Amino acid sequence: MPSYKYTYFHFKARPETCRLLFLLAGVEYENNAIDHDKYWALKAAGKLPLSQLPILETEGKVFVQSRAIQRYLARKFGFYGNGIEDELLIDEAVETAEEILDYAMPWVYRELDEKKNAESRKDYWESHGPRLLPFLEKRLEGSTSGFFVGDALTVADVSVFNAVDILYDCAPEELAPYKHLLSHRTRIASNPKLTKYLGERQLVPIRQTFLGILALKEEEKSK
Ligand SMILES: N[C@@H](CCC(=O)N[C@@H](CS)C(=O)NCC(=O)O)C(=O)O
Repeated sequence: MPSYKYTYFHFKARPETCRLLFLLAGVEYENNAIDHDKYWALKAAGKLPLSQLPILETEGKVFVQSRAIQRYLARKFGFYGNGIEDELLIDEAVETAEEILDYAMPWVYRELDEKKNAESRKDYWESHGPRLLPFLEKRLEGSTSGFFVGDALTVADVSVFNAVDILYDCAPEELAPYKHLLSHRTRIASNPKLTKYLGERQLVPIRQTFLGILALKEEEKSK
């Protein structure tokens, strides 16, 4: 088995799915969960091909783009279903989970102005949330296995779990109508391969890291 080093910030966002895939596959990896100062040092040293995180280092190469890495690990570890029809269904769920996060990111961590943040959050729960979440809720309602595709866990389950888990941290009341998504979250979180990590995971608030990066960017501009 090749060695893997996965570098991302020490908070959970989209790239958290890859950390969970390593654990679910039982594949050892170095979880290089770093703060904004370490990120800045890697960037300054020219170690980040796109100047951003995450990166995956394996067999002497560096790979970028969270979704590309996620698909690679899912395929490599057998979490991509059986055949292209499964892959299509998996991609539908994964892309919906990604969209859920894309629209949530402004109020979850990017928008610092309180009024604008509240507006973005309100807009989310009036338009994007009610459009995207019922699609996944219905998928689970129609599943006899409790998984998104087929009879086994795939990257669709992990990706949706991650998106719902992030929303749950910030908006548990808004998620209350989505009973199947909530019980799916509980079910995935109780997977014996994840419980230790999830119980011990100490991820700093995203906002704190984001503000740290902004401060470093300002400092660089004023030099
Ligand atoms: N499309 C890229 C986006 C990566 C990205 O936006 N990374 C952010 C953190 S989530 C980052 O490194 N931000 C630091 C910066 O841009 O200064 C991916 O999905 O990997």
